[in-house]
Amino acid sequence: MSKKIKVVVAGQPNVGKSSLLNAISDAKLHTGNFSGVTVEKTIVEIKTDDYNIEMVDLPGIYSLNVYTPEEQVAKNYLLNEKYDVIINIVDANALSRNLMFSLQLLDMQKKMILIVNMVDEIDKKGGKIYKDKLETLLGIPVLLVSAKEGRGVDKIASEIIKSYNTPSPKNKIYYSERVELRIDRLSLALQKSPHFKNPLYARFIAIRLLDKDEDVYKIIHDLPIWIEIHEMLEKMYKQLDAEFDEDSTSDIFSNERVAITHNLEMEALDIPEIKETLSEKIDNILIHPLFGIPIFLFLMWGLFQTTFILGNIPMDWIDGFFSTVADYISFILPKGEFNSLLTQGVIPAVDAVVMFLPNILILFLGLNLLEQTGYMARAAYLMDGFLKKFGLQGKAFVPLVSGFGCTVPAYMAARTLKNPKDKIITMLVLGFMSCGARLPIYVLIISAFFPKHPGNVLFGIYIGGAFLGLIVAKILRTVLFKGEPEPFVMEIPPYRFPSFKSLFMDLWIKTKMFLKKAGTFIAGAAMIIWFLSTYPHHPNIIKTYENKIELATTQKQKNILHNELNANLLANSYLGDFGKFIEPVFKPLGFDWRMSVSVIAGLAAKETVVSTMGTLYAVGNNGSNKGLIKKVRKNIDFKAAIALIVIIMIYSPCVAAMSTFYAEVPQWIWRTFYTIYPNVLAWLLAYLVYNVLKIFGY
Ligand SMILES: Nc1nc2c(ncn2[C@@H]2O[C@H](COP(=O)(O)OP(=O)(O)OP(=O)(O)O)[C@@H](O)[C@H]2O)c(=O)[nH]1
Ligand SMILES: [Mg+2]
Repeated sequence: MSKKIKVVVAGQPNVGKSSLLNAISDAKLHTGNFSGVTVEKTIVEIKTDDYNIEMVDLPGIYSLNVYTPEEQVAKNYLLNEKYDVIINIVDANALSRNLMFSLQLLDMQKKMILIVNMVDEIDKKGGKIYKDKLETLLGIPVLLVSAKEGRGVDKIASEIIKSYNTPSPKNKIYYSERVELRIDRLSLALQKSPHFKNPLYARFIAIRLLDKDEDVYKIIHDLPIWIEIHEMLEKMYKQLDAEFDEDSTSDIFSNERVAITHNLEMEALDIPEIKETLSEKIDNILIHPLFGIPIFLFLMWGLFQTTFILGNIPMDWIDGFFSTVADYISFILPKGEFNSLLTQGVIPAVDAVVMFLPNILILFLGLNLLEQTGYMARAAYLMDGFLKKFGLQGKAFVPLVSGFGCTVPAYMAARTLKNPKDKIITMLVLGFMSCGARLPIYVLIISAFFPKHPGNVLFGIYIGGAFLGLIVAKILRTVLFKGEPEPFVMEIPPYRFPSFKSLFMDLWIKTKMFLKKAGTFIAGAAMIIWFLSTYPHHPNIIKTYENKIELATTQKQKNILHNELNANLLANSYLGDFGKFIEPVFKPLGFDWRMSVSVIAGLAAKETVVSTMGTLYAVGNNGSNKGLIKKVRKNIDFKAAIALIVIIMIYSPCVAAMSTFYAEVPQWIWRTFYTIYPNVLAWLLAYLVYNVLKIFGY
């Protein structure tokens, strides 16, 4: 039986932790060139002949004196969970800053391996890292790797096993004499408690207490030993502050660590001076105070143009393929229920969503490039001032833009907002950033009604949604969440050339997930919709019409009667009944019952809006979905189509997104508010738009 080794991967944000785990296993963790990509711990396994190595990817954390909720996740894991080895990853480009956290980890006195990542970039700069020096000075094994190029990653597993099988190395990190004196005294006092019998652990706790770690402080505060040490601790704070002329002992620790890491970097890293890096040169343009925002808007405009224009090329091929399949199936299967279930229910629905896969992939590719190159952090920085005017902070930009892809991870990304008010406002308006699954509906309506400037209209819809989100944020800030947003801190990483492998993998995963959803969930939902729109049978209606059709003299008359029959049957089906039941709600918006049912179906997942339309406009008609766009143009009134866009833009996101919101926001009041208000707002604005268009004679 293979032995299990538990490894925790820790490091500051954006050093390549997730990339490295992807490189050494077959995991496909999400990566991006800005801090705060990973917000939750994830487990990855690698198997060797004798060992089963379980590695936990943690969110990036700057220091044990934590700041944001996702850092708290990492800290809690590091302090409270059981594991065998720590893998501490640092970015070779920012060695001394990264080592600040390594020193805190070393204080824990656990088995640890230091992995210096991104050595490819150091090579490019013509620099050199001395691994041996680092090993000697820190007293732990060091590996130089490049997660991007896969260099050195093959040694990681064996190094972990070696570390697991050797006793913990001796501590090599000592603070200055006056600090060490207090650490020793405090840890001796702590050792009197059964919780801190182990002198190494007592030393760590002593350091954390002197470093003013609130979490550790709270724990000790509730233990009996507190009575013995609290006076001693207070005295030490006072003495140390006076001796070092600092306001807080945590500053003293921070200064000491700066001195140590600076020294480490001097010894271990040799990099030639560069006057102005390429990143700085690019930034002179891209984050220019005047042109920065217009350039950003132009890039987004370009993205939506491409999404529409390139994405629409394969659309006809896909549609054609499914129609051919439907025709063929309809031909080889005997006429009847099963035939109709497949050719009028499942295939048109799957067709209606898969048709838009290319558009969705282009949008995702664009957003991914934004993340991978490092432009996201810059855009956040650019937008900070603008967002502040609306009561949001610059960091909210990242979840907001991620919302264009999918609302679920976007809600999770809002964890990087430390201030609870900032977080809740961001989450309440995040749904207005139209996700990728809503794209098919827009593309469908735009193709039907705006064939001239499709890309511009699409861009307008997305910008319109975003702008509405900002206005609502402003209202929420003024009415419900008074106060200023937290000042914005986000590190600006250097530009990085995106790794094609990771871009491609990401798109491939998205495609697989999308097709799986189309083949399972969408197909299943289509069966239900087909059933509800085909039953109950009405032999009387059929009989009446059959007689009429027989009596008709021209083919044209026959066709008209045939269509009338189908419409009649559909209207008298279960779904027709349901449609009529909800009709009063949607009638003021000009929706027919098919649109109303599709909108309701969209509460499950936004893809089901087009798939339901695909089925409902196909049931009773022979053939499949071919020309859904044409059918939409023929059956839907222009004003109602625009009202539909408004509804889709604003109303509740899918159930998956809603449950993520509920999981992230514990307060019932906000959950209830979130469940109701977007739907009310969506209806009101759609009503307004519908009537304004009516006044203008559309
Ligand atoms: N040149 C180069 N880039 C790398 C390397 N490893 C990672 N990157 C890039 O660095 C960025 C950050 O990588 P991630 O793996 O997301 O970093 P992380 O540490 O998981 O970040 P958080 O989850 O935000 O804490 C990405 O753009 C990666 O493509 C490397 O070895 N060389
Ligand atoms: Mg990560």
